[in-house]
Amino acid sequence: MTVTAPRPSQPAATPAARAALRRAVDHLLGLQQGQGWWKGELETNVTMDAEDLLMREFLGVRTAEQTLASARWIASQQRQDGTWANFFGGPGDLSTTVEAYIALRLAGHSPREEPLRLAAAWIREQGGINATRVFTRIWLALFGEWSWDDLPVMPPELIYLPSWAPFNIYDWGCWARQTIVPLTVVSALRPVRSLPFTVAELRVGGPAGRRRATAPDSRGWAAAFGKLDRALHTWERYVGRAAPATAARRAALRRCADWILARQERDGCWGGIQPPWVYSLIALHLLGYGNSHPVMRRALAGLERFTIVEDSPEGPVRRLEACQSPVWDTALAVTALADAGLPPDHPAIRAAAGWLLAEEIAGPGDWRVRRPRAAPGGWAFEFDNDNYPDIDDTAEVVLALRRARTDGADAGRLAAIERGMRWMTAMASRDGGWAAFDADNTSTLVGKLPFCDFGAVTDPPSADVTAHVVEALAAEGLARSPAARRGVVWLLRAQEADGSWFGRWGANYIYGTGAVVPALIAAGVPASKPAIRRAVAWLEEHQNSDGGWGEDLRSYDERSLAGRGVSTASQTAWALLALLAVPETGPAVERGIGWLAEHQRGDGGWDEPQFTGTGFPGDFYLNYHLYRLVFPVSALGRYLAVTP
Ligand code: R19
Repeated sequence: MTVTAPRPSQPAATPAARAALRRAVDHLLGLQQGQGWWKGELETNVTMDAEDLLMREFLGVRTAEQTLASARWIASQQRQDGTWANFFGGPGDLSTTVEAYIALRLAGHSPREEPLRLAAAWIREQGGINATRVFTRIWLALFGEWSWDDLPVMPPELIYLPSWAPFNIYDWGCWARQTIVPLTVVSALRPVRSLPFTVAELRVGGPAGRRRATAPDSRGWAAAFGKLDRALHTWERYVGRAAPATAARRAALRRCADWILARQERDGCWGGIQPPWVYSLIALHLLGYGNSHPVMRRALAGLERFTIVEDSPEGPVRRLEACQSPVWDTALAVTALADAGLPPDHPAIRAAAGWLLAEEIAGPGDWRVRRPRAAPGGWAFEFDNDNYPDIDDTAEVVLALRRARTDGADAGRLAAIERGMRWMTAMASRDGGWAAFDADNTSTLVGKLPFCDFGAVTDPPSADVTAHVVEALAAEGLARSPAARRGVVWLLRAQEADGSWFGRWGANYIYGTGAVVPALIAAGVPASKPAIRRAVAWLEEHQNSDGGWGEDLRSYDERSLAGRGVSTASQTAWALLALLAVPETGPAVERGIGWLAEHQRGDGGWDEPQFTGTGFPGDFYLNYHLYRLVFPVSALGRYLAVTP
């Protein structure tokens, strides 16, 4: 059965939707930058700011001005109970609170001030420094507040493991790979700098090391990796004393340095993200690269472009972005404007498409290790990240370019789409799904190392990325290609028992379901198929009584929160994009559109303090400041396109 029944004529929401869309499109057009791109702030948490101050202290480049301005931001984010959270409305996070506390001490705040006393008491209650994540304890070790002996060992000799060996660096997700290589250097050299204060007030007696919720089968593994870690500690002591071992160690450190240096980007960053950037700076510093060395200068200068400074009555307030999203935002904005009915040769779309074409990555990257025969082609998320194009961005850029025209001959656009399609097709994992950055990055061993207690450390295929690729393949007329068919099978198998899909890079089941349903329909799966009906039913059941949709980030830890939370603009739009892909969906669509129209601000935007982006489920979350605008524009545009 093909369902093409028209919607009721002139539904109540239509005039309001038209007005809302016009205002939103104007607002979005007003945010485009001169070169054709869009970029919303990528908001995360205060560990970025705390670690920035600690890194500057370590390198000896911290200024009083920066310190005060960052401390203002960190202090402004502290909550009533003295803690800092990882996302808006979230619970206090121990590691984040410890790092924020130390940064404020560094900025001269006294431990006797009430906010710091509250924080310290809460930290002790939660188990103190002992219970923080490994990354936090590495920062403490750098300043003599934790012993290097009490951290898991990651030897720099790891760099020698061939790509078929367990634990080799290419078995790690690219973000983890770029983070651990410099950290092996740092932890081999075990530097200790002193602070003008101690944080003894954050200590409690008790067992060392964070206790992570352990999977039922991990007891054997925990024991095995505990033994491995003790053996590595013995190795570290030997390397520190025996002459031949010391020479081998020096060679390994050199090899790590070369690996790091080869991956610095034009703008001075590593991978476009904060962790590898900061740890590479520290590692190179320890290997003798002075702050005036061009590599270091570029790295530090680049960080300035990730820094936002705003005025306040108390003085400048400074915060750092963990990452920047111009390619992603620009692709989504082009699709949104096209959904809103702007023609492919509209000046805004032409300019954006021209900029996207110039951002195509023409050379190889780390992905080559697993797909040596694939030809380059594709896009990264950031301005500069040529070593790590990602499949999600490539899919979204292909979808955007398909709906644009460029200046002059259009052959360049079609050729770039073609290269992107080929690269994505080659990057499918063995199981037929797609991950973000790599193919077959599915090791189950690396995540069990005691070092890995924060964030995902591998990059397996996900439903959201697979859906975006399937949708792009379908838009190119390749829905019947073997790659797209395998993708569809992968998606159908990944559906949850309740009819939804898990969202790896967006929160959460609403994001996954909002991505998969339009992709399956685009690929030719009939709307009458049970998988689609169950997804529609799940969305309808999870619509809030105000007509919107929302999902709390705690749904990643607690299944009963799936699809539940305060309505937000982006999540309402994702649910609508799924429902609008399926004809004949009843009153849910009109009510959702009504929510968007009612909650729009006068300037055409929406407020969205809630984080709806995911860095690492359970551990690291993102607030993409353009999500609240581009997705509602797409939803309103698609709604009006199918409504009389
Ligand atoms: C889809 C497009 N995406 C596929 C790309 C999304 C990029 C989000 C920004 C990521 O920024 C990061 C990345 C890594 C970290 C880490 C980190 C955690 C564990 C290890 Br081991 C190493 C690093 C911490 O903060 C990050 C921020 C939307």
